[in-house]
Amino acid sequence: MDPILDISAKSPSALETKIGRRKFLKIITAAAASIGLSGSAVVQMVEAIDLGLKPSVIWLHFQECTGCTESLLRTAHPELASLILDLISLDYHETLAAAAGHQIEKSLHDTMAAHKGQYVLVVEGSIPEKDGGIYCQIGGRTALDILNEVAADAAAIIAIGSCASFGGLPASGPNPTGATGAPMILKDKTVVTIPGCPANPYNFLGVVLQFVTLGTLPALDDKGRPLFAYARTIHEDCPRRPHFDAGRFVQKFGDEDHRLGHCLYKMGCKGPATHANCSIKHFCEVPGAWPIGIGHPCIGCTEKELAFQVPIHTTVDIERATPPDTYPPIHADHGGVSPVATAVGGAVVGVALGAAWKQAKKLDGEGPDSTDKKEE
Ligand code: FSX
Ligand code: SF4
Ligand code: F3S
Repeated sequence: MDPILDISAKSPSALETKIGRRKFLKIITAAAASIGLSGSAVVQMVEAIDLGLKPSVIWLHFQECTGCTESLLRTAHPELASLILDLISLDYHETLAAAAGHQIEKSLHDTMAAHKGQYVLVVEGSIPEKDGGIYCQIGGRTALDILNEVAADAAAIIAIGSCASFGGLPASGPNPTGATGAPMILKDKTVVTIPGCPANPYNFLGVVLQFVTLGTLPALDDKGRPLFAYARTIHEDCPRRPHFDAGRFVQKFGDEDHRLGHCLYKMGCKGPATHANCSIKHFCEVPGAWPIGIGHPCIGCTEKELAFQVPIHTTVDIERATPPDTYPPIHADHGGVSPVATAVGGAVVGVALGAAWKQAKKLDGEGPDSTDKKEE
């Protein structure tokens, strides 16, 4: 019997009561595996959730499209959003709040006072710096002022999405408002960045779960991105990678190679220079629902130097060019790549991170590419 299923619940959370223990544990296990935590961490996580240890969260919106909030709340399986709302006490969120005007301003200040030094600050959207920050104001105050004030007493700061991480779309040339990301403003603080336009909800969940359970933040790269999600390039785990290595490239949208699902490098795919896990953890929990999965080149949305800065058709240099040696060779006379080769190529067996994801996939019922079957 799976030891994870032996955990004895003290008082099931609202979500667990709603969806049942087995499904609840699957979600937690997938999130734990995604951040490289073991089965014992899953036990700790479930216990923390059962105990109702919910950190207060203040979620600020600045220059953005609210796509990150939307992708979090509108997952195909609403349990993910429910789990996040089970894990945290979302005390201030402009999109979700029923209150408005002075009432919501009061709730922001009440939350800050009641949880001084203990709340988690989530920033969504970029912050304009030009002309004193006048291009984004809420309640008569600039985003710059609000961010500095709320960040001063936060226990942890998470920048969700590319806009909050490094400026994103509002910072694309000529960047008329001087938009930038939270880490560039809060230079003396640790800001966990979860870039992506939108950010992958599972990566956010992983960070929140670790903070709630262990009181720590994950290991980060030099841009503040959690290594559990951003250590590898899209190209390393892309299900189209066997086609890249075999020299099968789409030359034009809609051509035969495009219809056969071949590599999008010549269409400007930024996957070889983009660090993210969306080639493994797709969006909306729908297998195949990610840019390359639906036939569009990666635009490098998690990279400051690429996203909304380099034209979509421009090709990039290949980082870590050596192909993985774990999938079967592609034979030209097959006329296409076998599902087995594609699946194995997409998962790069033997790499610790990939192995963790595979474990999560098994429990999830998802496979590494769109040919795999999804959970009921
Ligand atoms: Fe930006 Fe997100 Fe793109 Fe939109 O936080 S990352 S424009 S999906 O909503 O801010
Ligand atoms: Fe996948 Fe893009 Fe790499 Fe081709 S270039 S294998 S489509 S990431
Ligand atoms: Fe973004 Fe590229 Fe993934 S565009 S969503 S990093 S495939």
